Amino acid sequence: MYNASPTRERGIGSSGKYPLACALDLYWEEPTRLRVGLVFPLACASGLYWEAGKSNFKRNFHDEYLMNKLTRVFVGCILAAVSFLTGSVSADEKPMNILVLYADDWRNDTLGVAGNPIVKTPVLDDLARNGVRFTHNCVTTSICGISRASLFTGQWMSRHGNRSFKPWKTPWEETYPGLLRENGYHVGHVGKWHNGRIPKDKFDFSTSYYGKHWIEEKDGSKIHVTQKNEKDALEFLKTRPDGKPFCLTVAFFATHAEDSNPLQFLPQPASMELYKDVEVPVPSNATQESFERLPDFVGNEKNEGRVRWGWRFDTPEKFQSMMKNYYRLATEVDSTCGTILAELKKQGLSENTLVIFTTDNGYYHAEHGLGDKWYPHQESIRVPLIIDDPRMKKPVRGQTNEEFTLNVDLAPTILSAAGIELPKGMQGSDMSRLYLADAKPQWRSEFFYEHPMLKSTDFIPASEALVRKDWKYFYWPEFDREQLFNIANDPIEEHDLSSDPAHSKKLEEMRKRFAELKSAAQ
Ligand SMILES: [Ca+2]
Repeated sequence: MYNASPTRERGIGSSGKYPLACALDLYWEEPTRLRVGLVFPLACASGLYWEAGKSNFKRNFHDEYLMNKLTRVFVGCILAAVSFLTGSVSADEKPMNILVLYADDWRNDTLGVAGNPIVKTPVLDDLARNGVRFTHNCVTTSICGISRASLFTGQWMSRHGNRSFKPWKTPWEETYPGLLRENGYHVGHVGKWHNGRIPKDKFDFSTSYYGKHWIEEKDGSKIHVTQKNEKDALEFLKTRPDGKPFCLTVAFFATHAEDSNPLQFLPQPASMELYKDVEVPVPSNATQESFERLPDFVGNEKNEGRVRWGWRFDTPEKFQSMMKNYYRLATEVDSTCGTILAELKKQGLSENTLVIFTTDNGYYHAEHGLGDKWYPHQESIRVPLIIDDPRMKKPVRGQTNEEFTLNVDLAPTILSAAGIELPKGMQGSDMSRLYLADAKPQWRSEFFYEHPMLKSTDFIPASEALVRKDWKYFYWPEFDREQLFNIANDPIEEHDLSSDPAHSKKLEEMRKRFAELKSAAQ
C-alpha cells in the first residue's frame, strides 16, 4: 500500500573512490549541488585564468604577481573540488551503524517527554530532545510476535505470514538483519525474539530469552532480565570487529508482565524507592460502564483482556502497586538505554550511529475495563518512537512529528540509512524523508490495522480497523460487527456511532476505504 521506492540517501553511492565517477553519480543524484558546489567555481576559475593568460591581457598589464595569484586561485579551486568529492566519498566509506532499542509493551505515553506525570525516563527524554519523537506512531498488529515480524520484514502480518509466534514466511534475505549482514554489517540481536527459535546462524552475535524478570545464570546466580539485556548489549559493542559497521537490536522484555506470576511486574530491588509516594492517576474510562459498552464478545469475563485486567487492576490497591512496578521496569529500561548510549559515546560512535527507540505494542492500563493489548483501541496500537539520526540538521532536533508512522516503516528506514536498496515486497516507507527532506513529503493519512484470533473467539477474537486521526472504523470479522468512533471528539473511543443514521455516510466511506487498504496489505 505504501510501497517505498528504493532510495539512496547518502549522495554519492556506488562509485567508490573515483572522483570522476563520483561526480557523474552526483550529477544524477544532486545536480544542483554539483553545479553550485563544483561546476560553477571551476568554470569561473578556468575562465578567469584563461582570460588572464591571453597575450593582450599580459601585454596590457605585465603583472606577474597577478598571474601567480590567479594560478593559486585556480589550483585552490581544483583542490576544493577534489576535497568536495573525496569528502563525500569518505562519508560513504563509513556507513552508519544502527542501534535499535526495542522495548516490550510500552505505550505511547510511557515516557516523561510524552507528558506522563509519573514515569521517569530521563535518558529517552534526552534522546527525544536530540532527535525526533513521532507522536502518532502505531503498530499494524498489537502483539509481541507478529509486531516483531513486521519490524524485521517491513510488512503487514497479511504479507509476512506470522499469525502468532512462529517464524515468518518472508525470506531472511529480505529482512533488515539479513540485508545488512549481506552488505558487510556485523549484526547482533539481544533479548526477546518470539518468532519461533532465533536463527542463530543468521547473526554474528545473538542471545534469546524472555518470559521471566529474574533469570538464573549458569553459576546459579540470578540476574534481572534488563540487566542481562544490558550485559549482552555491552558485550556485543565491546567485542565487535573494528572496521565493520554494525547493527544491534536490543529487544528488552520489560515492561512485559511475567504472565504466570501473580506479582506480574518484578523490578530490581533498587527501583523500589521510585514512585513510592505518588498516586498513579486512574484513567477516566477504567470503569464497569466502559467495559459494558464493549461488544459483548469482548466485554465479558471470559475474554483474555478482562482476565488480565483481573490479574492487575481489579482493586484500587492492585492498580497502584502494578502500575508502579510497571513504571519501575520502564525506568530500568531507560537507565540501560543510557548505559548502552554511553558506551557508544565512549567508543566515539555517537556521530555515526542511527539510534531508534520503539516497542512492539501498546497496553491497556485498565481503560475499557481491560488489560494487555490486541484490540484496535488507541491505548493498544499507539507506541513510542524516537529516532536520533546523525544526518538530522539542527532545526529538526528536538521536534515532534505527528505523521502516522508505523512499525512497518522501521526496516525501510534502517536499510535506507545504510544505503541498501529495499526489497520489492517491503511495504513500509523510509521515515527519514520526514526529517531530512526540505519540503514536507507526501505521507499516509490513514492505515489498515489487523489482529488474528488467538485460541478461540472467547479468548481473543480477531479485530481489524481503518485508522485515521479523526475517525476510526473497527471490524470484528468473526462476528461481522462494525464500530465507528469519532476520534476527534471522542478520543477514548467510548461512543460507537456505527448504528447512528446521522453517520451512515461516514460509515460507508470508511468501510469502502478499509476494504481497499486491507486488500493492499496482502
Ligand atoms: Ca509486547
